[in-house]
Amino acid sequence: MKSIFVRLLLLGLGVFCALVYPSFAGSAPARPNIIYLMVDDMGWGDAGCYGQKHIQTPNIDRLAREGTRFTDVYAGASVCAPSRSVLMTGQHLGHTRIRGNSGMVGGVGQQRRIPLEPGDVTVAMLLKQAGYTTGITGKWGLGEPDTAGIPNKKGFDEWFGYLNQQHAHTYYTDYLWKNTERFPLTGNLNGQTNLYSHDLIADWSLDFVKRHKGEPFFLYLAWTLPHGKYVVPSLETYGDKDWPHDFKVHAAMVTRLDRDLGRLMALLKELGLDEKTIVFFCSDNGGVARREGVLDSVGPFRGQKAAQYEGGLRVPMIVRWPGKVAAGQVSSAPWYFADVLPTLCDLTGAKVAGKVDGVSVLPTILGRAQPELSTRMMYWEQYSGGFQQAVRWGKWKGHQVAADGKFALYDLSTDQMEARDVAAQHPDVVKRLREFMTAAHVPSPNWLVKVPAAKKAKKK
Ligand SMILES: [Ca+2]
Repeated sequence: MKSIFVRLLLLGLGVFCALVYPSFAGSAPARPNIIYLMVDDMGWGDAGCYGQKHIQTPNIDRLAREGTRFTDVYAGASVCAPSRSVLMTGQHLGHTRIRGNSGMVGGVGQQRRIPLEPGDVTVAMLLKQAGYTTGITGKWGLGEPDTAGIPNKKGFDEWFGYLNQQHAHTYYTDYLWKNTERFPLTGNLNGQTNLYSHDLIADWSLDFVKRHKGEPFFLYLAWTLPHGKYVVPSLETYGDKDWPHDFKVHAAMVTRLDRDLGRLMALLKELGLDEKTIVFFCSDNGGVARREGVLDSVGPFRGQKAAQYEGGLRVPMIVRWPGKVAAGQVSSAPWYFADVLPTLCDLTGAKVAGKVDGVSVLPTILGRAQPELSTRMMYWEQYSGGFQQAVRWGKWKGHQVAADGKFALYDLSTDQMEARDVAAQHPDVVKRLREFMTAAHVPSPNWLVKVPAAKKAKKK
């Protein structure tokens, strides 16, 4: 009698799981913990597994050996705040709220940081609704203290770090935010340098995992290294190198964040969470400097942070989940930050709400073919330096600079350096990309597209 009851109970549970979490019907664990570790301004080429020769990154490299390394993943934008807005909302830059590090309020000329609004749906809100405990630490950048855009109002149960991006440049700050309260760092008062903020942020990251080990959690680690200012407690093994000082600090920052990734992974193992946790590692935009001939931080690509070229947009991305994500694989499937919200919803059974531009890349992450990723278009725009738009469509990369109306087309399969403009040879491709760009851009009141006066004068 008892065994029939138990069988019926298990059958009922199975049906329930199949209905609620169709992606994982019949496979356990159904609801993994999610750690999304995104570092700041680290280039595609800064880790050993991406070809770096000088900077020591043993833990990132190990993550790649134990997971899948993606070569063609792109940030949401080529600079900090808009990239994070795309990540949080699943909307590309033609739709998401925050299109630049600062925008216009109340007319042209008044530049201010624009916050997320109450109606903006974030991935954290959706995962929280699905029963996840949610936490974030590091740099937010999507809402100042007195706005609706702070992490605790955008789906996060717990928050520790910098709200303001400029503030995040100060590694020996005398305060951080802990939820809605200022958290004083008295050890840094009056110019003292006792508490390096990254170390506190890394410690908080591990502490969150320990406190929530028994429940499904989503932990967004928006670590601030290796963004400038170039200040670090130790130059590690780079002090004697014949490099500019900032290069040494950059290398030491990358090695420091790598060390803390190692601590985090060891903790997951220690707590028995290794196989219950999917870990993402990436950067929020391309390398801030090329450091050519020394560190080659952007790898084989053109441009750097704040450019629409590959060097500004393409980022490292590794996904590890033992038993689910293939170990030691390298994938060139093209995807980007707009895909993260639908992917995490797919992974957890959370329901996507509102309009998103990205698609779930969970099949790709789990090693299954997803040919539609090579036929859909990924979109970016940029307002600083004149309005620019960029699209990747399969092997093609289109780049429009409105200031001169010029459209450049590159074939990334033969020209990943974006050195040879082939727009004139492929007018049909250019036409499709231009049409897509026109449709993708929905004007924002905070980021007005300005046609340069010089262009108007020439037309007369
Ligand atoms: Ca950044």
